[in-house]
Amino acid sequence: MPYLENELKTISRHFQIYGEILHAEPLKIGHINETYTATYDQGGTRVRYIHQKLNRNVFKNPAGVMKNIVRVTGHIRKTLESRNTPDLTRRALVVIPTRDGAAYHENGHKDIWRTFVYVEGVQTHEAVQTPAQALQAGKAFGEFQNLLVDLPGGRLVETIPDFHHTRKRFENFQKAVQTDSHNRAANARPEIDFALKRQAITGVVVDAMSQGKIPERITHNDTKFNNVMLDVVTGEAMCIVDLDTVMPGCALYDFGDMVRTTTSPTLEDELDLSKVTMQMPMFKMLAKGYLAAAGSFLTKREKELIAFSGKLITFEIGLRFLTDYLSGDVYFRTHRPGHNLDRCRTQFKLVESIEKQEVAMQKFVDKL
Ligand code: GN1
Ligand code: MG
Repeated sequence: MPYLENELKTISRHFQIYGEILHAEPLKIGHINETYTATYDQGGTRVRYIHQKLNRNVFKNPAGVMKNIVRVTGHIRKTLESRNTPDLTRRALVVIPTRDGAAYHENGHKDIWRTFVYVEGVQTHEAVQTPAQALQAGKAFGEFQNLLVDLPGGRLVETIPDFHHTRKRFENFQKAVQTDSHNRAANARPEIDFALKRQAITGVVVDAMSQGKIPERITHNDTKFNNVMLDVVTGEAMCIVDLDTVMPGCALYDFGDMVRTTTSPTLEDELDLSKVTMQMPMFKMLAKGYLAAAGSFLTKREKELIAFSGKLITFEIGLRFLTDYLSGDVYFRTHRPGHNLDRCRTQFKLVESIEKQEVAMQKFVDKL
């Protein structure tokens, strides 16, 4: 990740920050955007902000992304405020406008930059460590969905159309295998076969949605465990971040991605596949936390597909990593050759682990 201190200094001057930038460092989080933590001197004290460069290759409609984020964070903030919730600016992201009052700064029709208040006293983890953390993650994303049930002002922008359209993701994967533009299909034969065998599951949620059997909701769509900020002292989930894909979706996409990222003790690109496993105690706490917050509005059909959604979304993201590997690593940032294939293998191992436990997982949910 290029660290352009001078560029950041110039960028920072476009935002409504009252102070001098002292220094900044890259925050190595996520596969898509570039994120920096910047320290300012403000009235004699040190204050931190997040500056982030949006990936324009991925987000074709930056204005739409930022419009959504301003609406969503504003609504959450207002609701928490009306409940007299303390610590507001640690619980909902605060967008710092530009000096012209816009939500983002466009750098010479090239890069898109936005700025947030840095949330202090929290940490994120790439892998889950304790069931208590899983409970917090489930609760936080459930509460996030719950807070957005009454968002006024019409439908949000679909920042990435068909983002979780698993069937279309599968079609893209098939095309990538056929084209084999980088002659990599031969290296990924077991993974390709694994995926082909599971085509049948790809239509379950999208079809139920198009038939009106599952409602559209406002969802986060990228509920990775590292997008939940946990208080360093209490361990409480404070703030949900990475709001670029908050848009109309299915509640199950969010729960599914939590299962993918909050039940295995391993990293997303773990090389020792024997360590990759869906841990039931984590799942139980995750489901408990999520349903405590979202159980009141979920329909019967949504609840019936809770365990399935974990398998589906883990499969879908594995498929996306595999597609990107076959296409020459054009979407996800990679840090080593074969990185996307490694990520795919980890996801598919987790799919297998979920398949073995799916009945027991759903049984637990049914009893909640
Ligand atoms: C990307 O930006 P990041 O790392 O949180 C991706 C998600 C994937 C995830 C896999 C916009 O999220 O959909 O699940 O990688 N985000 C986008 O780690 O494609
Ligand atoms: Mg993301």
